[in-house]
Amino acid sequence: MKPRPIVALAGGVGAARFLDGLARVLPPEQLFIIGNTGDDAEIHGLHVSPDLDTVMYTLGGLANPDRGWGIRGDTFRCLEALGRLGGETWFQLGDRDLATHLYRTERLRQGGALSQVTAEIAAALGVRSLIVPMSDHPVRTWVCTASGELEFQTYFVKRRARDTVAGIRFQGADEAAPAPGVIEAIGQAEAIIVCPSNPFISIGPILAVPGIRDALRQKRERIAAISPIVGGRALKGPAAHMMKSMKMQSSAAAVAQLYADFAGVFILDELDHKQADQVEALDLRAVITNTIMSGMRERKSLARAVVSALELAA
Ligand code: FO1
Repeated sequence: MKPRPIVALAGGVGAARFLDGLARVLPPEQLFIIGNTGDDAEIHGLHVSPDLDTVMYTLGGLANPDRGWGIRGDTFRCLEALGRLGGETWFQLGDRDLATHLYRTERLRQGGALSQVTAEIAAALGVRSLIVPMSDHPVRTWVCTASGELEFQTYFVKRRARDTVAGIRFQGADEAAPAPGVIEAIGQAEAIIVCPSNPFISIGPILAVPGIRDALRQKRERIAAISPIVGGRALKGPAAHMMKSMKMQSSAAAVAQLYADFAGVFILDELDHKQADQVEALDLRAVITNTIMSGMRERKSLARAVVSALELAA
């Protein structure tokens, strides 16, 4: 009998690193990864899906180990040539990475759904887990700042996430539907893991797709969320800065509060052990472990801690 899926909600680099450990602790074929597409962008006319690619490249063993995104050893000749022509070069697209965006854009133009095209790319890269975009419909994250509303990659890459964030909007979310198989996988899941990703810009768009949050609420006792905040700081990216800008406390317990309606277990770092009581007051079971993934050993040991918190057979 086919094992029930282990579903993961994933953003970019933090999620990819955790999933890399998880896919070495559990059979990778059992993982059903729901990826954020809110930060997808059209760059030089190409459809770029940074979070889907980051997860695919990492699980395919191709990721740039330092940046976490892009391809290891990639070159930037095309971008350099584009710069000579006066084109925009703030978004670093590597030469080999470009092949992914060319392929995706062409297949979408031919009428392929993003979920289908993502499955094709993942298979070609030798990824054994299922990576599924949250929706086949376009959902785009906009960040509301004092300089106006900014498209996500403009806020994040071009302006280096320095603007004070007043709010976030997921354009198209209300009209979007979960990608094929997403609601079924959540319903059938043996367990569900919210990866250590930014709760606003990585997990937020997934939860904004109608039907996903409600489906998760039905599985509360089987859902574990991993804090992306350690000692008041984000493991990666602007989560802590965003929380402060939005007048929230930047703490693991504040993230737990954002997830308390659908998650039953919250994994927080040893550094934050004093917040366990605050987390448990939200009716979440707090599990304390090292969540900082400095290398493969830590990726796997975090994965093992989550597997054991959810009482899964590894
Ligand atoms: N992040 C950057 O900080 N600078 C870049 O130039 C950049 C290019 C890029 C190209 C392809 C890709 O898949 C991801 C890329 N990222 C870049 C990462 C990306 O912007 C973010 O990590 C995610 O959108 C947030 O999870």
